Amino acid sequence: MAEILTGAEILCRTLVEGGVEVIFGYPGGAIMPFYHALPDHPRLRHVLVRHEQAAAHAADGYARASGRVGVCVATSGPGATNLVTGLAAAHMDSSPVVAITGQVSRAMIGRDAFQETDIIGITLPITKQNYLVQDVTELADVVRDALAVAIEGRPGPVLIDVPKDVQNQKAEWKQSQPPRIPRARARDQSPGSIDDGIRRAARLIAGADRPLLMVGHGVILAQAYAEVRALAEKTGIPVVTTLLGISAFPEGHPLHLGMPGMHGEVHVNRAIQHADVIIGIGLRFDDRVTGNTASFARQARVVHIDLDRAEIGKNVAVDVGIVGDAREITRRLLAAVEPRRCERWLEHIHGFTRPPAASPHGLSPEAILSAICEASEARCTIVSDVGQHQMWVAKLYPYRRPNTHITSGGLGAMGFAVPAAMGVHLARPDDTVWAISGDGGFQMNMAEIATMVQERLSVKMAVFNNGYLGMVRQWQQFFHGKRYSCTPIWSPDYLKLAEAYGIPGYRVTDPSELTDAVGEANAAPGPAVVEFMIEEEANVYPMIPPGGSLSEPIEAEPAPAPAAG
Ligand SMILES: Cc1ncc(C[n+]2csc(CCOP(=O)(O)OP(=O)(O)O)c2C)c(N)n1
Repeated sequence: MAEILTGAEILCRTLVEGGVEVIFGYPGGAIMPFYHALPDHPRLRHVLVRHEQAAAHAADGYARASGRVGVCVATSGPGATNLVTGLAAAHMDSSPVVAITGQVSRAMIGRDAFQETDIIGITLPITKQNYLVQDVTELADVVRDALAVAIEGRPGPVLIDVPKDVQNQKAEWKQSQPPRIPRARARDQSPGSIDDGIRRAARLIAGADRPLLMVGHGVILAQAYAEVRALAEKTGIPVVTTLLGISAFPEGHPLHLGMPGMHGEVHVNRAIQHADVIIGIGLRFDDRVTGNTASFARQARVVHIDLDRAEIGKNVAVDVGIVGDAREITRRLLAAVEPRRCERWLEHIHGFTRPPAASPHGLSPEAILSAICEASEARCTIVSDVGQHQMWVAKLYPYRRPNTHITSGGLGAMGFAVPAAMGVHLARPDDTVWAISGDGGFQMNMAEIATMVQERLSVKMAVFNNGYLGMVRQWQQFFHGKRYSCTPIWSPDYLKLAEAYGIPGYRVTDPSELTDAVGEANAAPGPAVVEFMIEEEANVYPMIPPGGSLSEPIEAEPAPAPAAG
């Protein structure tokens, strides 16, 4: 017998049918029918956030850590607009998120109704696709389609806007059918031209004196770790990992050089500038990586492997472009290359290495991150916020397991770490999850501690407290004559804050306190906050000035040589 369901029930059912287990959301008028139906679907765990921005970041964190679609829900108007930053972050970093928003009833659309916002128009440029559902009979297929679109090909966010009356409309429930909504097909490269690209890339690698592998987020999304490592090891080619490529290649591997770009180490950027062949896998060559593109890698022939054809040649000129899945193409390239070594080139690169810079006084980022690593190494995922600490976390933590570094790279959205870490925790309940923020970014979304307490989410929160919006202060120091306009930032007493939420809190002012504080925070059964009092005016070195060449870094004073015996 035909089963008649409301649109809200259909929404819940299609999410369950699509394998969704967790939803991050916040109720309100236009999404109330959905929230009415939700308790009848106990397989959907709903996490009530304190701000819809957090719902989108948490869904993003869940998606990045699980490789599955992350789902967030909000009401119309302010609920929907609060999702926007999170969707933009997911869009910039190719993260599969599905957002469901309530909308005012169809008869009210376009009449400036209470809490009406054109969220379809607003999110058009920051979603892979979005849908306004006009009829309940389309709803199930739209949800199925959205879940598929978000994750297939290059992942990204998708938004479904559902008017309140459509949520209340009734329709016959129909089991999953193949998606019937026509979609433009990806413009694939022809098999012949992929074969040709692989042959040409293999020839370039064979003839190169100074080849370099540049590895990005696409390697993590395609889980191409083993293939990329095998390619590097068969050819001896040194590897650099972009901010979002960190943890795609093991730190400490003799071929791993580090992170390139604005805050990349001098020897990494010099390697790029001296390379004669660059093989880029799953990266965008974005401006934080290339600096001024006119002076980027001018000696290099560039091979670019990416799933998204639009990326090939977008930012840098490419000699060989191969459109395809990073794992598949790297596997084929691995079969096509001859074994070789690059020892002289590696030695040459290590000759660019600078003596260690003077460490900041007192509690250094190195010491904090090594304490976190030692206390949590077995299974730990690090989620960072945006600013100076983000660069320290990228450069100083030794990532040995794949996909254990999660950050908002493309959008650089402060406030990301704390809510994204909630999603990471739900995707990886057996990992220790550290959200590492500055005192600025932490204050943007620290209200989510309440979510963690209510939902029993064991996230460990580190606050690097330097009393400044540190990265902006650093730019003011370098480029604005030290005019620290509006960057000193006051913080509340984080120990009292932790106490107010009923969770453990620690303040570390001296390196001797590190092991105990981090160990106790890790051992606490739920969330915990650790505030690290770091040097106020420490800087991240080296730094390529914005728009500058990778060849011209601002460098730190080297550490003073030890006094002679
Ligand atoms: C939402 C948002 N607003 C503003 C910025 C610009 N911004 C980039 S880094 C930064 C300072 C971050 O300060 P803090 O969180 O204290 O971290 P720190 O740099 O001190 O480690 C600012 C304001 C941003 N990236 N995101």
